Amino acid sequence: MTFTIDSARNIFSSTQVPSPIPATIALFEQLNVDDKLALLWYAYTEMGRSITPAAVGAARLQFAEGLLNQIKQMSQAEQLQVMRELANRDDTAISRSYGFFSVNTKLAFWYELGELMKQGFVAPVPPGYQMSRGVTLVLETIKKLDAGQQITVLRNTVVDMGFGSDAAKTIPTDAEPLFQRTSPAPINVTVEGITEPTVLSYIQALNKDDFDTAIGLFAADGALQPPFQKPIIGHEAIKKYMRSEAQGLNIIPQQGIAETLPNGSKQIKVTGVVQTPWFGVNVGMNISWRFLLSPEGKILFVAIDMLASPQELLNLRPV
Ligand code: 45D
Repeated sequence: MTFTIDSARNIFSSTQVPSPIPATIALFEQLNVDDKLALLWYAYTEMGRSITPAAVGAARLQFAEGLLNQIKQMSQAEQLQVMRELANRDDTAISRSYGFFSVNTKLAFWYELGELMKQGFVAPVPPGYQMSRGVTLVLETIKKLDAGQQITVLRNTVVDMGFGSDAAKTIPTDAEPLFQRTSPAPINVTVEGITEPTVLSYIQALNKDDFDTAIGLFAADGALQPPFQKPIIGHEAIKKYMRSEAQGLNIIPQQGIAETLPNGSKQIKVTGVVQTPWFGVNVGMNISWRFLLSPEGKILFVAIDMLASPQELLNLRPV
């Protein structure tokens, strides 16, 4: 029995509950551009309060500085136009530059723009703006999500803005600044039901930002599938991805189940909580990892999924 990435993607699928996040983003996508900006602004004024400002960091802003300075010089009407073009993914010079930013630089760019709005340097949502029915509806939908889902909606909408953002052509990995860990990551993790050294080492390596060790646990053609994305295949690509998007995470796994298959490979599902450096301990995301390990204990495939609800943390067996 050999595995393809396609068959691996389905392991434990009968234990999964569809996440409400894609449906929420689909509703958002139907809004017109001014409503999109207004909706995000209202959502952000709630959630943004839990951002740990230290996360942004001057180093991260250096990549966005040119663009931010350009925007500061503009009239209010021009500033609003730039934001519309970003949200519309229009093909403009600014939208293209934004499209080259890494995920965290995009978030830092908007964070800074929000600060500039508060300080009066950038046009905020127009004072007389009346929420449309569509905005009210999407806002109500977002309010029903848990905090981890809400910040994921916000993140994914920011990531999708700009022109050409879908391609994996971000700034060079080496230049990506590190998040300062404000509190040490959990070190001696135990996962109820799991003794598999590969899985425990994976979690420990991520908590230490030790991506070389983490990569060493993967088979040469092993793959990692982030939430709502296609699998990333091979050591180099996974390492680049982790360096850019997994640094500074707190991984707090809770329980798991391990099954050995007839050919000696293993499928393992672990559920738990992940904290992003953006929000620190303020927001926990309920997550599952679905690992497929070779008989030699190498990671052939791991999918990271956002759970539909905290109840799903306990969904380890088919229902
Ligand atoms: O004016 O095992 C708006 C992997 C517009 C690796 C704005 C992982 C209007 C392997 C945009 C609203 C990485 C996959 C302003 C694990 C406006 C692995 C500003 C998982 C001002 C576990 C908006 C990692 C702003 C995970 C500033 C799941 C919004 C990581 C800022 C998840 C939003 C991280 C921010 C998430 C959102 C981070 C900072 C969900 C951050 C979210």
